[in-house]
Amino acid sequence: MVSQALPDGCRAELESCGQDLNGGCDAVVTQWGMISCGETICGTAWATAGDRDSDWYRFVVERDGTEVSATLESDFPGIVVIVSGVGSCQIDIEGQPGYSDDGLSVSPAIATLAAGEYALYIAPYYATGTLCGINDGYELIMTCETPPTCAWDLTNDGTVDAGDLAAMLSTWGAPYEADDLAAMLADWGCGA
Ligand SMILES: [Ca+2]
Ligand SMILES: [Ca+2]
Repeated sequence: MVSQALPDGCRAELESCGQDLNGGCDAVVTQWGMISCGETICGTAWATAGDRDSDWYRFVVERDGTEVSATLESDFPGIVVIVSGVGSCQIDIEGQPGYSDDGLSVSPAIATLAAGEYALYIAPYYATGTLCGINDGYELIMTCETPPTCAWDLTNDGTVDAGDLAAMLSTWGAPYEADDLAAMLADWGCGA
């Protein structure tokens, strides 16, 4: 039972079981939780009589090609989904959803994302059978892997390709010279 004690290093959800304070795009007035790479949230959720709590945690991806993994460990059968379109609530599911049960993760949600704003959506899988104070606890762990930085990615799109060569040639002579061209060619394809 992860609900019985907050483990070290997790941040509380700040929505008591039964409240509706982070329903994101499910809510009449959108309210959000927040999460960032490397963070663990300890929270609760409920599901009774065909209705269920949903918790939405916004986050920002800084660089194209970032792989985000969201692991849910919940006392109840749970689902975690990475979604885009949160600014306008035109929601799209990114990558694969993750699942959990019996206090453990079954599989994480994983997606490779472009720079932008996203959210993790977590909820009980079934709309019944998750009770406050009984089996309401969860931990949500988010990790991110950013792609390697490419020294000659002059256009900041994550790769060294023809666009960077064009950028170099457009300012040939000042500052770029033959040594720089050789270095770029040695770095060619980085991040692709
Ligand atoms: Ca909740
Ligand atoms: Ca909620």
